[in-house]
Amino acid sequence: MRIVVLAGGIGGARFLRGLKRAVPDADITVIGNTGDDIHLFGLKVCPDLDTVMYTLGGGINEEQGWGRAEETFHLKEELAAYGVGPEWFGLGDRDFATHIVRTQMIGAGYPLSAVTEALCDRWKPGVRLIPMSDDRVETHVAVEVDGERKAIHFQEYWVRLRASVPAEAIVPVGADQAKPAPGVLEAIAEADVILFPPSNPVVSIGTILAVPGIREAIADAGVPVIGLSPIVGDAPVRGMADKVLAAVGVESTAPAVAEHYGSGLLDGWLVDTVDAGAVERVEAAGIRCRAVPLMMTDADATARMAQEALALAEEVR
Ligand code: GDP
Ligand code: FO1
Ligand code: CA
Repeated sequence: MRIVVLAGGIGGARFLRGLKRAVPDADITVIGNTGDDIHLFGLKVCPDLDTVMYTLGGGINEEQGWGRAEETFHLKEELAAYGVGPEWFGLGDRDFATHIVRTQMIGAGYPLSAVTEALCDRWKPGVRLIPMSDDRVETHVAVEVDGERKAIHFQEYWVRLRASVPAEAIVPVGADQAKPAPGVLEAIAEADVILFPPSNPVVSIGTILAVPGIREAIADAGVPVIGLSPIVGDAPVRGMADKVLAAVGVESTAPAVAEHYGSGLLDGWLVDTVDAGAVERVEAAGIRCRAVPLMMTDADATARMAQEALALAEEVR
């Protein structure tokens, strides 16, 4: 079975771990969000690609959900001693190596997709991980600080400001000019099923869908497209999805996110059992819906979520 998954960071990566457990023999292609990418200290950092790669490759800091296990921060401290920041972004020593290799290869002319493949040669995530695009896309957030409206990088909005100021707009800068990376459209066209894990609908999956051609390819693939809600009991399980959903005029509820994707894209939607009352509303929007446990508390629970998603795919096929 060929499965395509659109993934952000933690939500996507943890779901993928469950999916691999549920269907060990499946051929899984992951289209990763690169809108979170940021250049720091002259290095290109790709948080969501790395979160998927480290999580599936066994190198992730499990408690945190991002960054490397057994990490140290000597390099960051030495840079800070020179007054060189930003101090608000926690880049560790082990993680730095990834960004150095990536930046060196990009400088040598390799596209991000080839660099990601090379990095995965070490981590062996057991999936084919492709960035959504080789072209630079950067998610910016329009905020008002001290009466002044300005656009800041998504990482500054989330990591520095902890989403403490209202987001007025979310702009995937560069997306309109970006092309899908090699292999993205082919994987979608050849998929037996396409899954939207419980990733952020705006700044993870929304950004991937903003690359011209990807949304259209998914809608035209003619195979079941099944999503899992990242909103449980009217709130994100973690992160700032409520803030960025508000910025695009969508309420933070499981059915509203399904309607936001729409029946033109989604065939099936899983909500958590606490949101069972929302099933009818989703089905009224033309999207088949089931309520099942959606908390990724451990590998078995996550594998069951993946099985439910694949079962719903068979129902709508
Ligand atoms: P990020 O890039 O690290 O923010 O990760 P993603 O975009 O892939 O996923 C973020 C989303 O995952 C958030 O909106 C969370 O609500 C959602 N999430 C995290 N853990 C769980 C879980 O156990 N169950 C569900 N349903 N959603 C989760
Ligand atoms: N998230 C944080 O909340 N604080 C950090 O200092 C931080 C550093 C960081 C470094 C490398 C990396 O790959 C990810 C990192 N993240 C950090 C996570 C990441 O930037 C965000 O959680 C997601 O992109 C949110 O969508
Ligand atoms: Ca992210």
